[in-house]
Amino acid sequence: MFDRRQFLTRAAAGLAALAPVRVLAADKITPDAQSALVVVDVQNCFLPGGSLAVKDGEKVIPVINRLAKAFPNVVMTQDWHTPGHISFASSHPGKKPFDVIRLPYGDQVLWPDHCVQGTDGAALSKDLNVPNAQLVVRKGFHPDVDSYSALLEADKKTYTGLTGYLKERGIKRLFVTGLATDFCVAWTAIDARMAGFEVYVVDDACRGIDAQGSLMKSWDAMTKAGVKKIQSDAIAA
Ligand code: VGL
Ligand code: ZN
Repeated sequence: MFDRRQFLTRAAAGLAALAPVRVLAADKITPDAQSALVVVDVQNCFLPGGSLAVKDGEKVIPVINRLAKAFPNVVMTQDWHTPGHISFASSHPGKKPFDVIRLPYGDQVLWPDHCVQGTDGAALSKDLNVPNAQLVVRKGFHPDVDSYSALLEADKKTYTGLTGYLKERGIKRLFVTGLATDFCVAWTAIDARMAGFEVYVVDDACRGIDAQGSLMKSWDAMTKAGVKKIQSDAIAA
């Protein structure tokens, strides 16, 4: 027999169970044709066993693989240094990794040798599953200039061409992921704001090096530049 009171109670309980899910789904960001996922430097050197391994760096990979499926546009970057690159401690007698030196274009952190052109360490991780990536931008290939940013080298005057590529393709919003939060991700995100893009950094799709408080400092700088910090579950993917 139809029990009106029981029906209403059950219907109300059913709605209450559904409501939070629906509200969250409606709030999610849906990547559109003007949105691009930017996957920064997910290369063997920055992963476990690599010469400049970022702690828990491999954890970004499943998150990136999942997000990439939802994006009509995906670009990746690859740190791509010459042997004996100016950013390597080994190129400066008496210096060691993480020392900071003064170069004509400003302060330079010195790193272990990493991402040397054509080496296995410089290869993108084989666990990345992003066949729809449309462009791989290589950076840091000038022997005397570093480039954390995927848009503008450390001399602040040499462009990589990525800004032009994105603008020609009508892209307005960037979702930045990858390694390392406090260096290549942060500089890319900040330069993208300078270039006029709306920029989100997907926090759980990034990991940092955190040398001498650099992770907190980079978030301060990103926030000041108008970069928005989100988690991957804010994106409908
Ligand atoms: C990076 C240090 C040196 C990065 C690249 O990808 O964040 N960090 N080169
Ligand atoms: Zn580098």
